[in-house]
Amino acid sequence: MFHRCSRRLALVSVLGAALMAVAPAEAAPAGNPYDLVEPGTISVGTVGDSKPYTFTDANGQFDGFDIELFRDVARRMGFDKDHVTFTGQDFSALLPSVANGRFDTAVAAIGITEPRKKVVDFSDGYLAGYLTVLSAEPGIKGVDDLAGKRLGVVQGTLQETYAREHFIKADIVDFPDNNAGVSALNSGSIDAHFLDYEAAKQYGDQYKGLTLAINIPSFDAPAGFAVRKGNVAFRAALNKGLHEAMQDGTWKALYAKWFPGSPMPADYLPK
Ligand code: SNW
Repeated sequence: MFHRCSRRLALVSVLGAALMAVAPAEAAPAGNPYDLVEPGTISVGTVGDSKPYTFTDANGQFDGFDIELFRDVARRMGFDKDHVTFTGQDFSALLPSVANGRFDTAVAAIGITEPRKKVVDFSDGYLAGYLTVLSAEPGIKGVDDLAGKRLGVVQGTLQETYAREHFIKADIVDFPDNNAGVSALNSGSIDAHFLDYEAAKQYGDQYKGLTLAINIPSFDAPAGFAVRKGNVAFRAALNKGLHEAMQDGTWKALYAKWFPGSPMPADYLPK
């Protein structure tokens, strides 16, 4: 009798521990109020080579400022780590994939612009910075020096749009992703590659021959989480979580972790 009883007690406490271990910070909402592709899980499209914003680590796990911030926001909405799935894609495919329902959201330092808002809706902005020309040629110091030079851009980025509009004397070369562009830069088939500032800084640290030659402010296009047009409840919940993360210092801690040495921008700090 005693033996049976204690076995039952043991079973109950094991079950209890298991339940506690999987319980999210906040209960996930019942039903599918956020109109998720797969109810109960947020599917996120991202890119694998924009370190420190978003990248895959040695184990193939996605990591970076944007990834950690999104995980934190999702947790506040009731979706723990196991209920947020990240999938890497070419940057140019991200917004169409959100629009056509392949992903619930895209998270990859995606600047909010009017043309993009025709395709998807965005959360509020969570990061603003510079677009940077990473150069393999010491002679490239300003925009005029790009005349006749081969400049790499990732297809579909703000860098591509900006370069075609303003670097009109440069020879623009499209790449599917940053790794392809930087490989071309290192092998000498292009002279410079145009990407986000913090990613340029990473590649500059990794490859000593590369320098950050030109910085273009992109503060009018802060990065946001892209969501399917009209997915109002999802967008509102993301914004609520985002504001909480800014107010309680989480955003600040992530910024300090991933962008050491960069000045702390007042816009996103606790008020
Ligand atoms: O517009 C900037 C923003 O101010 C911040 O610096 C983060 O990057 C941006 O959103 C621009 N990012 C590029 C874009 O949106 C490239 C993103 C990528 O390569 N993953 O097209």
